[in-house]
Amino acid sequence: MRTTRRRFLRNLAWMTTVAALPGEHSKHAAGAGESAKLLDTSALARFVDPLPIPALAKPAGLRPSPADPALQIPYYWVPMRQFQMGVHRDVLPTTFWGYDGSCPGPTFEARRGKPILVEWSNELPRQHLFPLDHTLHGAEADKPDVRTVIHLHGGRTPPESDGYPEDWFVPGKSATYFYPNRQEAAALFYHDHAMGITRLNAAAGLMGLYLIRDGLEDGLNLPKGAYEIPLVIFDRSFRPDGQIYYPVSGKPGAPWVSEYYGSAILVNGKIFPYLEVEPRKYRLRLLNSSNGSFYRLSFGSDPSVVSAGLAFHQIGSEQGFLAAPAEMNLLILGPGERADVILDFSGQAGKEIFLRTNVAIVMQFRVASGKTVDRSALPSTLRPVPHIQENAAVMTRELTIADYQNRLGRSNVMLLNGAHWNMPVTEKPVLNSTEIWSFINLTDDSHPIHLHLVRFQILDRRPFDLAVYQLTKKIVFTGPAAELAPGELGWKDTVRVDPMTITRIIVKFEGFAGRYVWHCHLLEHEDNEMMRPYIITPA
Ligand SMILES: [Cu+2]
Repeated sequence: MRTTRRRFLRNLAWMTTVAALPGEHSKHAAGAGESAKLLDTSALARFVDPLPIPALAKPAGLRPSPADPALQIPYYWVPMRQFQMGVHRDVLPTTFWGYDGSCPGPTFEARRGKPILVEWSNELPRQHLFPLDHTLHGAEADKPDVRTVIHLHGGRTPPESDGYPEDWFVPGKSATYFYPNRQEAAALFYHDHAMGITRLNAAAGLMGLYLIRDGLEDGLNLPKGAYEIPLVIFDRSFRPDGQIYYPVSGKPGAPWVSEYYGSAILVNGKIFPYLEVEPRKYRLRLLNSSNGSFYRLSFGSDPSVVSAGLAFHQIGSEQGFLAAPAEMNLLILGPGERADVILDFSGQAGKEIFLRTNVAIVMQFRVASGKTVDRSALPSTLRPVPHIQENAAVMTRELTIADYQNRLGRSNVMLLNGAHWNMPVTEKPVLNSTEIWSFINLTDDSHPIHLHLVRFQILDRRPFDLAVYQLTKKIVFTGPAAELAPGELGWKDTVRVDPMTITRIIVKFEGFAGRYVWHCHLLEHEDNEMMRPYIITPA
């Protein structure tokens, strides 16, 4: 009892230290006069559409493994197509782009140590759904409008299959990628990563889940099958004709905007969906696949966004299980982040439970009345997370995050460590070495920073004196490190770097030597230079 209470108070402590996050208050980034032309999604009837569950990806056959040609491994063929989807009963069908003609795309279920091949085939039209900005690096007017390349976010993938942003291909072409799946059970996220247009390809719907399973997970007796529910959350604004609205800057020839926040939050492609559940434990696999919005998620028995949330347990973060379930009532999820959650409806028979952010209702769970047999478990421990000691690091890199604005306070370009994409590579860790990366946020936004290939641990997040730093380049901390959320104590691949803080991660560069990228997962930032190549050099 005392432990639970202490944990709850700890939750409160870290909740209140986090200031407003991108996307929380300006519910859409429409230009002046444009909001009048948009669909008022807040007025839509609530909970009239059932929550769709993405189909499972099915192999098309077997092919020789690139790592061992004597071995036949599953081969998947996934076309990217334009299609129409109903986002709500009362909204006209919306044009999306999706893997296998769906958004989210089909969910992959892979086993640890069992490699697969995926042929990603671009069958999209030659004209983009949204206006391109040809002033952005990599999206110049001499490049084709429609280009795609697929990145498996969180995958320990060889460089030639990682979806390097410049490895894009056009309609009529395909790329076959090899996923070794040599990593622990986790929820990965596949999505587009084409240079200079990632934000637009993602806004069009190119995303899906990729689950890796393993023996340890099998032994945990967690809720599974119909009791394991993927929740892919993203926001969009819509025009009255049902089409996705993506804003433009109003600057002639340069339509890029610095953030995209939609007026409606969709789950698995529906606005205000409902899900019928039994009064028992469920495992929820949450992914925030929004372009720019962070969410403070909670579950409540009334639709008010301010009432206290129900207790739930987070059991995993981006790169797999936490050491033990963490009881909490609020979860912050930034773009690219995932959470593995157990929610127990057993005391809620006959009730309605709502998934909410701190500003909006997202979806409804309709809990059946009566009793049900639940033989699944919430284990007391999951998988040990051995902490990487700071003295294991051979190097600390101090890396700034900056937003260069014009006199009107509008962003011109956003840079990591003051460097543009095409400048010489400066981050060259040695394979299997450990480093500390210290992100110095000079902006007034939170940025979700993601490193390809690797998993890492967060060391701390600490406020510092920005004015002193800007004058002298000296770091003067202004307070103690903030308490990390329970879900931040496990393996991560994306970390929230808050304004005027220094956030440190510790990383072992395991997997493959080669060229990868690290970037901000606010996709508008990523497309305007907040992305850098890095090279893992052979040991
Ligand atoms: Cu950013």
